[in-house]
Amino acid sequence: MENKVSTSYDETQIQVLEGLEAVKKRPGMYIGSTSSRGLHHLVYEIVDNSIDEALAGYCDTITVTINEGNIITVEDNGRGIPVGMHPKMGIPAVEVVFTVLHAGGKFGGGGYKVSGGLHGVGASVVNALSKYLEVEVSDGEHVHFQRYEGGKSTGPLKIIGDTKKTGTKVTFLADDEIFETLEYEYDVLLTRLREQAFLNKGIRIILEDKRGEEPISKEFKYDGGICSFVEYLNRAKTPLHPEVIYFEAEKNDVVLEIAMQYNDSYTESITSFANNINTTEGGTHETGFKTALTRVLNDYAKKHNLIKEADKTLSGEDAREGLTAIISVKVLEAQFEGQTKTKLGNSEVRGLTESITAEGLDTFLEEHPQVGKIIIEKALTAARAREAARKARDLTRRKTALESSTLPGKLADCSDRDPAKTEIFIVEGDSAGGSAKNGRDRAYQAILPLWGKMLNVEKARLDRVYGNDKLLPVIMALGAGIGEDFNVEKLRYHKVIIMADADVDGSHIRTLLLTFFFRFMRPLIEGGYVYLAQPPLYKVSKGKKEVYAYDDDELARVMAEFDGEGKIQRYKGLGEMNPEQLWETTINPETRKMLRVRLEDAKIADEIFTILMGDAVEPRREFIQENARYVTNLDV
Ligand code: TTJ
Repeated sequence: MENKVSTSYDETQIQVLEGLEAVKKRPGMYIGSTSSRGLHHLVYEIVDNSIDEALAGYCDTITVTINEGNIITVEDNGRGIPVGMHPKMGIPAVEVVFTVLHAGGKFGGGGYKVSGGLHGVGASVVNALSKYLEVEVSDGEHVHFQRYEGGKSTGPLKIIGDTKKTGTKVTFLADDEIFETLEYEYDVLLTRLREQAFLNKGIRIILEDKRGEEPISKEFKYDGGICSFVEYLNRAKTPLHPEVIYFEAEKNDVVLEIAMQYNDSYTESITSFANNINTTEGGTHETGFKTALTRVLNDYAKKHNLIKEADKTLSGEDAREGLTAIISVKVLEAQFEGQTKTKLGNSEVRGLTESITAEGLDTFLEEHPQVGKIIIEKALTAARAREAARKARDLTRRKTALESSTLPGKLADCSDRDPAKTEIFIVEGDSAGGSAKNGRDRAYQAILPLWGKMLNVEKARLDRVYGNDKLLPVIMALGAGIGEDFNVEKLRYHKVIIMADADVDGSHIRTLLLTFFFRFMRPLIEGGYVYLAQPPLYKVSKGKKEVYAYDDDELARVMAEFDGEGKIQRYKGLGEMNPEQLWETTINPETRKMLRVRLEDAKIADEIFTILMGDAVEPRREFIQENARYVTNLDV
């Protein structure tokens, strides 16, 4: 009998080409964007396939290499993508994986696909968006090879050698006509791969960067899984109890894991994942966890007479102050909702997370009464501090109501009152502040100079931030309040621009302000109102011609343009520029460069801040060592 090929080869090819054309035409629909972020998604998409193979139990090592020229290689030691004919398509299964949209995953094997990049679109999308892609499958006997260009195979799958090993190796070069940049950021890939290693315990993930003069390589393998993740997040903090609290459960095809540990800071850090995807918008797993946590702590405190004041209860915020937690859930069919599709919608997950958390935490507390006591005391202190902060806030409210719209004395305000049209520059240092004042357009640009050492936000509670003479002007100038009272609708400027030098002090101020905004005015960051000014690093002049360069690459380009005869002036600080120069290079919307701060940037600033300002010495030493190259770059 003839085999049951339901589709002819020609039809398949047409289907393939139409599918891939759609991807090229609207790349954003498939990978979110064609910016740096979309570029990095290509790597995640490929790596996720290897992680699935590891979760199925057939692979323990994944190597990701950034080669010279930003060519990526991902290699695993799994079973290898099947090379046999696909019964319906009439082409090898591996070719289907790379050329047919939405193919991939199930090839006869049981088990289900739990990982998957943010968009979970598969390898064919990566292929469609690559200049070329090559796959090598080792099946224990032969090495099979196929190459694609612009998504199309350049020839049939063929055997290029013998092997005793098994595994899959994929090499690709992203298409520079589709992506705004091809430059992979080592730290971005590092963070993501480390996270995947935490979430999938026992898998060895290696990242190599071969672009520089000396190759760098880093290896992750965490047998402790998300417990190790919590320890890692708390590494620069002082834990309130030695062991990480952990519970897991599996029910109706839902696998749930929770790890948590309190530290002596005031920050809440709950990070949740669904099918290995970071659910930054939260969802049912997070709400289930939070509900159970608040209830269990209140019940436990009552039962053991740990709350002295009658009818006092702990709020959710009290219960979460200083808590670092990871929630990881794996479900068969995750529903992702929300603006960025990072909010878990599956309603069955809420109840499950709530009951598992309640049961697990209650058991833990009953078995560890000393830890129970410490946690309740922490939450009670938080409750009292919140009370004090509320009182302080009421006082300031009354005061501002009396003095009606007091603005800080140092603020050089603009004349336009329409927030949508106005900007405020928060400027480091008095001399730069003077230049900025004279170099701005006072119709719509306000300047607020900051000077001196700022408050250490890490150690400050909300009630102290109120009394701080460096941050108070910022709060007053923005006019939108702070903490729970923050109201973005009252914001007086829709662009809040941090302007600081490109040196160590400047980066300190930036980190500090971003951390402050992240902790106390988060909607400001989430709404995309915060920017970083980008002053130039160099001025190059030749005769009457003057050109500014914003980084070393640009300097090299300008020098080449000037046939190597330009005179280079390196700006050490904003204060060295006169008002006209500052206007032209940094303030004028027509000519300036500015970076919009994303939530991730602020989160990283917050982490750096914790490491630099926290009590723990070892992580600080490590951080400074690891970042020595940046620091020296900035410090010359
Ligand atoms: C599927 O079930 C049968 C045996 O092989 C399974 C499989 O496809 N495993 C697999 C796929 N391991 N690794 C991959 C893979 C690796 C990379 C780097 C890229 C892609 C698209 C798949």
